[in-house]
Order: sequence, then structure tokens, then C-alpha cells
Amino acid sequence: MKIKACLFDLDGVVVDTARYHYIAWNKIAEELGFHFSEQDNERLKGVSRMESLDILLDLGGINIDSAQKTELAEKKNNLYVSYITQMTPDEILPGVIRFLDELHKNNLLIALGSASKNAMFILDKIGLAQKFDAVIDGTKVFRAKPDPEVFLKGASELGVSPVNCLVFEDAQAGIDAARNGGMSVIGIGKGENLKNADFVIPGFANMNIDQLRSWYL
Ligand code: B16
Ligand code: MG
Repeated sequence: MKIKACLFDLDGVVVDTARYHYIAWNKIAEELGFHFSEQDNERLKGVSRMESLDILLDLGGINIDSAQKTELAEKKNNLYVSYITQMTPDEILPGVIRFLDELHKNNLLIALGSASKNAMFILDKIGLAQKFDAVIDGTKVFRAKPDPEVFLKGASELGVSPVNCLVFEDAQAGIDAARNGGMSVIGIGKGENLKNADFVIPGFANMNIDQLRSWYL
């Protein structure tokens, strides 16, 4: 098979931390005095913390200086960390562990490619840290998705050429990042929200190595 390594996004692919991000950002929006809907939250998926804040402030029509921005971002992160501290392995999305184990058994390498600076903390909480051969997160990258940096670093740490890498992503910015890095990409979620993925699947419950082999000969 063409694919030698799989790179997984974290939020929305391995776990559903988007709802914790939403609750935390919503509290910040409430404090600032405007409504922030779940629909608005879709725009923050896969986007870095500071870019997320800029989108939020834009939605609320709020203008503040960079020191205030840093303070708000820190406040949001403290809230977010207080939620993810409670996470357990039960929150791993269906089929993920079985699929990761199947990839390992078939000698494929596995990396995490996440925009989150909290990725390692979450992996520890859900007990998945040992399953990844490489972890690239928001503490190791300088350019946010759709820049391919996070996935290219993952490929390089694994020692696999980008053309032999397959990315699993739930956000358009992440799909674009994979494409910009010259990688194959499978979207997780609904097809109409994910353009330019090779295939789109609802999750890993029905995903297996035979399916991968048939798609990527
Ligand atoms: P943090 P992913 C992303 O994770 C989230 O989708 C996005 O909503 C969040 O703003 C970003 O991480 C940064 O997270 O504030 O924890 O550094 O989808 O790339 O795994
Ligand atoms: Mg994501």
C-alpha cells in the first residue's frame, strides 16, 4: 500500500474537545457581553488559540489591545484546562483505539498533528500517549493550519515521505494543511463541510486496514 504512516488530528478526530473549547469561549463572550453560538464555534475548529480569539472578538465587534488579548486568551485557557482535567479514556471517540492498534499491527507508523498546546496533557488524561510514534502539537509549530508545518514535522519525525502519509482531519484548515503538504487526507465528519478530502467518513467505527488498502492501493 502507498500509505506508510497515518497522522491524526486530535480535537474532533480522537476526542471531542470542541465542546469544552466552546463552553470556555462562550464564558469569555458572555463576559464581553455578546452571544456566541455553536454555529459560530465551527469557525474555531482547527484554528490556533490566538486566531480563535481574533475570530471571537470580530464576531462581537470588539477592539482591544494585545495585552488585553493575551489576558483573555489565558483566561479562556485556564477555563478549558479546568474542563479537560476531568477527561477520562471513556471520551476517546468510537473505534479509535481499535484502529490505532490495527495500524500498528500492520506496521504503519502513527503521529498526532494538532494545533493544540494542550495536546500532550489530553493524551495523558485519556491514556493514549504511548500509542503515537510522534506527537507534533501547538508547542512545536510556528505556522497554523492550513500551513502544512504540523504534518510535515510529523512525517519528518517518523522518517516517512509526505507522499506516503495519510492525514485524518475534521477541519477544513486541516484538510488544506494536509493537501498543502502533498499528503493524502480523509475527512472526519460530513462531506458537505469538508472539501478536497480523498474520502469522508463519519468516524472510525467502521474503518479498518482493508478499507485503507482498497482506497490507497
Ligand atoms: P489550545 P486540533 C485545535 O485542536 C482545536 O480544534 C481548536 O479549536 C483550538 O483553538 C486549537 O486546537 C488550539 O488549542 O488552545 O488548546 O492550544 O483540532 O488541531 O487538534
Ligand atoms: Mg480538529
